[in-house]
Amino acid sequence: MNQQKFLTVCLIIIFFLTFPTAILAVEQNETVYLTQVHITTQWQIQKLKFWGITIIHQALDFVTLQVSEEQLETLAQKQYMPYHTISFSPQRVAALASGAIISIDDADTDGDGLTDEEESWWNTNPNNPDTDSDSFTDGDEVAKVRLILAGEATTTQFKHIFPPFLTLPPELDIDMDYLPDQAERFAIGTSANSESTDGDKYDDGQELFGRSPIDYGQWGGDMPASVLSPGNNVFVAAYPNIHVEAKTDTIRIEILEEITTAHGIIEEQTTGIETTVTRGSSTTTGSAETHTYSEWNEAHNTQSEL
Ligand SMILES: [Ca+2]
Ligand SMILES: [Ca+2]
Ligand SMILES: [Ca+2]
Ligand SMILES: [Ca+2]
Repeated sequence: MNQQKFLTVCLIIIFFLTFPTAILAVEQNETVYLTQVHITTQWQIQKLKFWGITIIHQALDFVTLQVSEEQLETLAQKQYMPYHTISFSPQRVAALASGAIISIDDADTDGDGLTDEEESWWNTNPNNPDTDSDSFTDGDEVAKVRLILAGEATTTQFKHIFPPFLTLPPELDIDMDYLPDQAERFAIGTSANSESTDGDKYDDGQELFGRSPIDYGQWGGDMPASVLSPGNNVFVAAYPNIHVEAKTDTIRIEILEEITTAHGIIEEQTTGIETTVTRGSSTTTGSAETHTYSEWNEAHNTQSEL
């Protein structure tokens, strides 16, 4: 029995030991999730309690939790990166209450470190430990995703093995960012309704997997190497997302100095010879401002992709 499977077994045993009191706190019609999160500080424990999450078991560096669907999403969004997650439907809870017992096969059939529940989120095969046959198990690949999210590895190191799934049907990826929406909600913590959680022009799949299929979404292809860390993180925009809002009742125009110049008209002629054809796009991300009338300085920032 490998370590991950052992932990999953422990999780289920712990659940049974605490079952009577744990379930009392759950609405009868609500799906119950058991999950684990790594803990490095006591402050994180306090936050879990603040969110009303039931702590079933506390080990040295992780805790086992009973959460609702909403709480599971909160854990993912707050980058607690929940793992070894198992759901218990109201029917299953009722079966457990009657004394039925589940086996380890119910949690991780192929023993790859991802529970069957998690495999349904990632669109991997719960009966095949290596869905895409690249010699990295589904659990290994998702573990590497977690390393990237934790800032302990870079996408560049693992982009050659991603993604863990073979295909991603459109109905499993509503926002078309090449990340399965359920994995976004319950494991990654990115938005399942926005292809770019950080608001930049690169979709979540590009930033996490290092690439997404061309024409898959609005954008696509390899994540440009010119975007340096942390801008290539799904939660950090590759450039400032500038938003300017003018409120009409707060605008004041005031003449500070009146200038008279003898050269009121500027004439300019530009000529050029085109020798190559360049196709691409250019996005101005800064602002143009003229500060001094004597030198006509202009400050601007331009980001180009050719
Ligand atoms: Ca599995
Ligand atoms: Ca694989
Ligand atoms: Ca998605
Ligand atoms: Ca993005």
